[in-house]
Amino acid sequence: MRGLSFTRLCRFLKIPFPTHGQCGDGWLFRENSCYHISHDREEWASAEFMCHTMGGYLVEINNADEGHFLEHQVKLFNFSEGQTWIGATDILVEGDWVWADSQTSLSSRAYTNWLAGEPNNLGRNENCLSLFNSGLWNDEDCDTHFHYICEKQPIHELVTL
Ligand SMILES: [Ca+2]
Ligand SMILES: [Ca+2]
Ligand SMILES: [Ca+2]
Repeated sequence: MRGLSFTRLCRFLKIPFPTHGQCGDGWLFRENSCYHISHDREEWASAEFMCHTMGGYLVEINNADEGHFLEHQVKLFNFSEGQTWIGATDILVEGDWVWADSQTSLSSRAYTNWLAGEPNNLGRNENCLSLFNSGLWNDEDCDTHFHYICEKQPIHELVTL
């Protein structure tokens, strides 16, 4: 089987395969997603915009595994603001939390990891989702400047012969 690399096998089978550097510089690869922890601090809406300019979106935590991974990341970075923006909001309907990019509702069946007592909509003005450095969730004033986490899908090279 000399020379039958994974890449060549994919090519033979005409299936997509991950390229080298499938996330690009500055992105972490995990499972089927890439993650970028921002260097800058932005308001929530600007953070979402910045993620879009990088070909992604503000991270959506779809399950406990992804939640644990991101919890580990925010603990590592331990930002001085104490919180990091992620991609859900209840800005349209108070208390109705939605992942902004996929428009998926954080209904009772969805994975959540709120700190006890959150979301509390403090001052009736907390409509954006943040991670505390502990990894637990909080609703926060969307105009606050925090670091943020973008997510995007890895680049797969579609091989056609
Ligand atoms: Ca995700
Ligand atoms: Ca709210
Ligand atoms: Ca809160």
